[in-house]
Amino acid sequence: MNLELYHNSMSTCSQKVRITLAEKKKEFTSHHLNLRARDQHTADYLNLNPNGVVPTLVHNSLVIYESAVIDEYLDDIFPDFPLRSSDPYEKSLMRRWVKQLDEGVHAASATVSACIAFRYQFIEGKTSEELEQTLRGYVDPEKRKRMTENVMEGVDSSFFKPAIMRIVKMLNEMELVMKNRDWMAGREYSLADVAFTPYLTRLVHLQQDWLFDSRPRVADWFERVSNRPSYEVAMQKWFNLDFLALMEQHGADNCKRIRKIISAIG
Ligand SMILES: N[C@@H](CCC(=O)N[C@@H](CS)C(=O)NCC(=O)O)C(=O)O
Repeated sequence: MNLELYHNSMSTCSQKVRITLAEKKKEFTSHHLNLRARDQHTADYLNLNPNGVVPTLVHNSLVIYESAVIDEYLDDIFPDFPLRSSDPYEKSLMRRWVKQLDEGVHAASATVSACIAFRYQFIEGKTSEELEQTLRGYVDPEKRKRMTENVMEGVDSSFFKPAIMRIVKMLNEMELVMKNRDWMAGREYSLADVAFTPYLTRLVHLQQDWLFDSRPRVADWFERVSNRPSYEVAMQKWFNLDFLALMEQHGADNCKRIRKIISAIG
């Protein structure tokens, strides 16, 4: 069984897949891509994944991409330690959660991260031509437009407010459903919990986990997912300390401002 993962240490979509692999207790051959050096936009990688994003899984020469699809594929080929309920309703709940990531949550998290912290990695040490070239590299035109404004304007980007409010909506929904369930999609830990773990971790790294204070079920859930052995293997072990320091510094600097934005919008 040959499993090769093209991924990045701090990418939320890669983290999702690494958590699934860790829950399944599977090792993989790592191909780590430096997203800031645009490894994902090389012709070789685009041949593998035409969307120019990570992760991509290669399993016995079959190429699988889209993290939610990879996670279900892994659950199909490694049925031990199942991450989808056998109950059709619970499975539908899991899929509804996961779907939300591609329908706004992932883009919102990327915007929040870029506006607060990652923009500095794009800007620093680059000429304006180099910066333009990097931003032009985005395959998806909408993403290109969004990232260009986010990098140039930071938290003043017009994309920032809707993005942070999308994150608040996500936390509110999590808080609400976990009134009646232990886990996001039912009685058992599932691919929904796997998929959201990186996004809540990102909020912690960006110093925005004060948002958990008024949401005790979310706080408790985060404590439980981050205490699973898979968290250490798939998340912590890969944390990039430079990224953590950057997020901590700029996250703390922006806390007051973000609290104000959220309380003004409601
Ligand atoms: N829907 C895709 C999204 C993948 C995605 O956006 N990956 C990000 C990292 S989390 C990426 O590769 N960004 C680099 C780029 O867009 O150039 C998935 O779930 O796999």
